[in-house]
Amino acid sequence: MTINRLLITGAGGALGKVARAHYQGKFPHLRLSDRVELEPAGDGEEIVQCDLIERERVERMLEGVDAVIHFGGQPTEADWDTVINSNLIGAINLFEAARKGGAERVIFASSNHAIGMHARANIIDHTCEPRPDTRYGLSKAFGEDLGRLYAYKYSIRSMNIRIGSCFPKPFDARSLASWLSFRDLCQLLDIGLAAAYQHEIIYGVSNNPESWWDNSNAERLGYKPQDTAEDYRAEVEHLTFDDPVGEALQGGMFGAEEFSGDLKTLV
Ligand code: 15L
Repeated sequence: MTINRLLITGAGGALGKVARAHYQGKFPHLRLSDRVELEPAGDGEEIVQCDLIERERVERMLEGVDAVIHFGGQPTEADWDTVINSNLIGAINLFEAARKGGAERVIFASSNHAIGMHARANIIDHTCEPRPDTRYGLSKAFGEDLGRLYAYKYSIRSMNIRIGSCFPKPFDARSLASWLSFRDLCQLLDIGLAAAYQHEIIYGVSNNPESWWDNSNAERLGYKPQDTAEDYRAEVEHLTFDDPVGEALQGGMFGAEEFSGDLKTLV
């Protein structure tokens, strides 16, 4: 299926803006949504201001959409009500509207916090058990499973990118392992929009030798990361957390906040 109209949700967020710039002019129609006001539409762009909790508006927004990049929702840890509304109900509304609207594929911006309670000592791949480190991380694991329902029951191709730390450059010692450059993010999104698959989990991480994530599933689909956190090692390697739990966990301080468990159970 060729893509006539691509929808990017959360288009006003940091990564939504990267995707908007990357896909400008690449498809006949680029629909951009957020609950906050967006920069005015350029050539070929359509702006829809919409909160994902509003089911009927989300359904209208998905009309005529072939593919979705779903960045919308709560991007960090929050209280249960916020996570439930933005990331559970919001994601359900999105997938259900995609089904009713006939979308062919949904790329879901999952997060490393879906697996953040895995110890850094362990290398994991796309088949590992989810181990959310937060309510936020749990909502991302839920989104991945939601994708399974829609992939295998309703034939929507569902690509789940467990994004590490996607910023202009690494900013602390942890991100020497977890960093994803904007350029490599765009390559992963391109793969999500073009490859043949039903439901996949891949890691959103650059070519970082320190990474805890075996990303062979992304490589199998054609991913060749162009950037590496190693280029920034000298700038950031001394910036560790003053917290043994945060230092032991892949999710860092996300898992360390509110932690009352036993580190020994995590290895
Ligand atoms: C995420 O999921 C967050 O959205 C982002 O702000 C970072 O904190 C990132 O994870 C990370 O783990 O560095």
